[in-house]
Amino acid sequence: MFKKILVANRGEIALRIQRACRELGIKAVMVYSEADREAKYVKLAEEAVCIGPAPSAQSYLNMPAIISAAEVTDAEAIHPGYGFLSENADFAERVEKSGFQFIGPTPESIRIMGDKVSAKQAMIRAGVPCVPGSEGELPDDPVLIKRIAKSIGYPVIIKAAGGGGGRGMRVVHTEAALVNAVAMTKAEAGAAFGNPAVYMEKFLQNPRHVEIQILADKHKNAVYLGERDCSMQRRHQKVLEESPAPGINRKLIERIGERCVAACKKIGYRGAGTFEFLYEDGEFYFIEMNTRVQVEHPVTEMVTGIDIVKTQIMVAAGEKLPFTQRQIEVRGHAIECRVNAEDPYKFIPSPGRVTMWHAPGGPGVRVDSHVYTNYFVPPNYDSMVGKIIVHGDTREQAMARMRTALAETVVEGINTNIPLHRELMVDAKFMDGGTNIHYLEHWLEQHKR
Ligand code: MV4
Repeated sequence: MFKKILVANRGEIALRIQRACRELGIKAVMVYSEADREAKYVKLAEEAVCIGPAPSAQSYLNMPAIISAAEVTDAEAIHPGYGFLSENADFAERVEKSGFQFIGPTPESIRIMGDKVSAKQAMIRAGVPCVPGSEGELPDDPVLIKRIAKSIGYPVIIKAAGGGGGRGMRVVHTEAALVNAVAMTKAEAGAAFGNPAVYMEKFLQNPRHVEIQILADKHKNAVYLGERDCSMQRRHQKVLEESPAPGINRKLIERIGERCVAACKKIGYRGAGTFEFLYEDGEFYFIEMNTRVQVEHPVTEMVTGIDIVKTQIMVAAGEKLPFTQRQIEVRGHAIECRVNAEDPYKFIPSPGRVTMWHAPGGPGVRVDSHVYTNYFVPPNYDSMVGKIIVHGDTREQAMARMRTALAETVVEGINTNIPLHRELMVDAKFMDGGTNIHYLEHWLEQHKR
């Protein structure tokens, strides 16, 4: 096992990784920007290195500074967390070329999944069900483009190969609009991602976003840890997540999970990963794979009892997965509310001094946050300041626990979206379960203030 790991991230996930290291008896080196000097995980660290000024480009995205910090502290491995450099294949490659273990998949796996066309081709070959569409990149010939769209059937969606997470997409409803839409998406993709390649899919009008968590080791073992429903989102930002996904047939989840595991084995995937699917009319359609630990990993940890971050570290060190698929059970129900420093209805960021932070507690309640009373939320980064996660025997119990947890939570000095979560937890449609990806945006439209 590693003796020392460098944590190349900030915020709640930096603290989460530090905690996993402590449990494993590994020393954690924290890196921080000038804006994060006061952060809890820096204060708690046995070792911490300042890697640059507040802007991410000069600190958390600064590859030479991070690798130098690993060198001077004698770390053996680098955990990238989520965001920042976590899905940057060039970074993973530079980490390994410098003699460190990258805690994540190989650069090749990251590269394949980063290109959405090659990711989809890999999944089709591995037997993972995908959204019907162009098999590969769209050709330039307008006649061929129209032929592909006609065979898929309108509406279609044009997506950039270099996009993902909602960037570089355009919905097309008619043949008249098609060729221009493809040209526009290609031009934008070339400018934004340095890759003009686009592909086409059938546009699903009212899907849910359901994703499967997997873990794989370096010895060809892989397992799936059930699913998460992440449909409650606004502008591609998830607001709350839950596991299991309400009302989906367990046998179907098992079949899809097994396909994901087979795909991992086929491509030699290792570490933690998430297969993102759209779920509509009882069917799953793969859209993208994320090659990192995700913000919402705790809901899976709560229902399976498996520590995903610890397992990531163990498999990166070469250990075998300490459980088999048969030993994994999904028990009860978990919900996560993301706490953002922002106006709850206008979504304007609200950084600043937190004059009071009182976290909830009690049975089945977990809070992942780096915030404390008198902490200053810097304006330079993502607005998420923590996550409240609850577990219960049933979805009803989990919702009741979340209502209690949200009622107990006190945050003063900054605005947060907790009032929005309190309303959603008593919303009749949310309580029924199974709302789709458009639900929150429609709800906000109707609850304008
Ligand atoms: C789609 C889709 C409908 N049909 N693909 C947006 C984020 C990116 N991961 C893929 N996205 C979508 N792809 C087809 N063929 C609708 C979306 C989509 C979406 C997906 C998941 C969660 C929220 C979303 C919000 C708007 C659109």
